[in-house]
Amino acid sequence: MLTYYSDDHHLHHGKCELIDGQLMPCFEKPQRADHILARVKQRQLGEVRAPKDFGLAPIERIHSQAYLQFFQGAWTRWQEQGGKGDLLPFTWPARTLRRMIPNDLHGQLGYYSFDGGAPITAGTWQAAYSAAQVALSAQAEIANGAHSAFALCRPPGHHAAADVMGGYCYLNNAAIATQAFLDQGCKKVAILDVDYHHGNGTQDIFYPRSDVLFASIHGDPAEEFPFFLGYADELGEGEGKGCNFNYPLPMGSSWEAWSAALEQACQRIGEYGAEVLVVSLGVDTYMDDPISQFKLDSPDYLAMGRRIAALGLPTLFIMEGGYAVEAIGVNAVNVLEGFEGA
Ligand code: SP5
Ligand code: ZN
Repeated sequence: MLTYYSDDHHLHHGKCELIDGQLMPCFEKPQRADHILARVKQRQLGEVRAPKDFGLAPIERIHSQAYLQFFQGAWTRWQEQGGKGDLLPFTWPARTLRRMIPNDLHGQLGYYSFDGGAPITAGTWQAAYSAAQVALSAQAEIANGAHSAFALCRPPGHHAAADVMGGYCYLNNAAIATQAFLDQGCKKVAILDVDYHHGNGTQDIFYPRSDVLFASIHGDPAEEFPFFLGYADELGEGEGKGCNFNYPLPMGSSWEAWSAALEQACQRIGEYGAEVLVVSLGVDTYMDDPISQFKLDSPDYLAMGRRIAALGLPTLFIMEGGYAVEAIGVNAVNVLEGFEGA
C-alpha cells in the first residue's frame, strides 16, 4: 500500500508536558514518525509519497474559521509579546466560569483547548497543516480507486474537535479525510478508532450525524485520559443516534478483551453499510507504551490488521498515538501488513 508522508512534522517538537506532577520531555516527538517511516521502508510496504496541497478548504469543513485563525496566528502573537518557550495554556473555562473569548492570547488559548498537552511552537501550524494534507492525499488515493492507503500523520488528530485542541492534537486528520469522502459523494463512512485513548474530538464532530459511524476501543475514561468523554452510553444524538459506539476497557486489558471489542465494533460497522473505512491508527495499546495501560504485543497488531481487512472495505489508515518509539514502527506497520495479508 502507498504511504503518504511529509518531513514537515519535524517542525513540531514541543519541549515538555506535565505528567504525574513532573515536567517531562514531550512523548509526542518527531522520532515517532521517523521510526514508522523507517519500518515502512524496511518492510517495503510500498511507495512513500509527499502530499499534494489541497489548501485550507477541506480543513475548514471540520474546523471553525475562528479556531484556524487563532491557531495559525498564535505563535506570531506570542513572539510579539516576547514569549519564551512553547506557548501552553494554563486556564480553561471550567464549569463554574463563562465561555468568553477573551482578548488575551493565553485567555484565547484556554478557550480553544481542553488540556496542557498541545504546545504551540514555531512550526506547529505548518506541521499540523501538512499532516492534514498527508491525510487528504491518502484519502484521494482511495477515492481514485486504491483499496488502502497509509497517512503517516504527525502531529496526531483524534483529540481535536472543531474548535478545540488538546491531547497532542490540533487538526483532526481523520475527520478532515472523512468529510472529504462525503463531499466527494460518499454516503456513509465508518471510523474505527483503535488508539488507546478515546477519540473525543472525532466523536464530538460527528455526534449529531448519521453519515458517519464512529466506533472507538479505548481505556475506560473513568480511569484514563481524556476522562470526560468515551463512555459506553454515548450513542449519538438526533439523527446520529445509533451511529456512535464506545468500547471502554479496563486498565491492563490484553488482546483477548481487546479483540472481543474489535469484533463488536466490526459487527456494527458491517451492519451500518459503510462504503469506506477510516482507521484512527494509534498503537499506544502496546504493552511497553510509557503512558498507557493495555497489554497488546507486537504480533497482535498483525491480527488487528487481518480482522479489519475482513470487513472488505476500502480502508484509509491515519496515524494517531503510540509512544514506545522503539516498537512503534513494527507495531504500526504490522497492522498494515496484517491488512494486506502478509
Ligand atoms: C494522540 C494521543 O495518543 N494523545 C494522548 C494524550 C495523552 N495525554 C495525557 C497523558 C497522561 C499520562 N498519564 C500517564 C501516567 C503514567 N504513569
Ligand atoms: Zn492515544
